[in-house]
Amino acid sequence: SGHHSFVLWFTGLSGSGKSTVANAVAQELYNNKIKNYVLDGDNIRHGLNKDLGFSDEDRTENIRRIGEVSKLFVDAGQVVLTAFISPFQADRGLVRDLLEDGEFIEVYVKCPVDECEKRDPKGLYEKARKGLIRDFTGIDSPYEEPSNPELVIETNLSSVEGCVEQVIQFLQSRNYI
Ligand code: GGZ
Repeated sequence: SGHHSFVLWFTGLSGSGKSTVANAVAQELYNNKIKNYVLDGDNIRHGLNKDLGFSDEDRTENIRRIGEVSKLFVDAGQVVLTAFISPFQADRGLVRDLLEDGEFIEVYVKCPVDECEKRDPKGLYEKARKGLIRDFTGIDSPYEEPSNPELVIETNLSSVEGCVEQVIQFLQSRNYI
């Protein structure tokens, strides 16, 4: 019952649910004996990328490095899930091009910005509205929607479990797992 290694690349606004869904998918994969690893702000922005901020240039470099790390995981035969805003289409495209055909699975975690702002789990939208944080995605920094993602999950319409089910179904239907 071998499986290919691949990258599940979750992209979307702050508060859209990327990390929540990625971690829930990771748990489900693990339950099915598929070892995997989640890259997110906690283990990347506080470590490898702690020299980077949120200017356009720094976000581009953030995503470039995460893409290279993801490629190393895939080369090592691992399944990797990433949860970064990754707001720029070109940057996501470069990561896709780094990997072999089929290894990059772009999952658009879609949620209206006003809903993300309502959730505001870390109070960052409020700070951005007050001008205490600048270059905040969805407020004064852009988010470019994926034009051709492998998968779109809508976290304002589906439960976490429903979103996980959608991702797992996709992976099974395409024989990734
Ligand atoms: C967006 C910011 C910002 C600004 C701090 N803009 O909800 P969070 O807190 O946990 O997730 C956000 C995280 C975004 O980092 P990424 O590495 O995913 O961004 S990117 O892919 O664009 O490089 C948020 C927090 O960092 N955060 N300042 N100005 N999000």
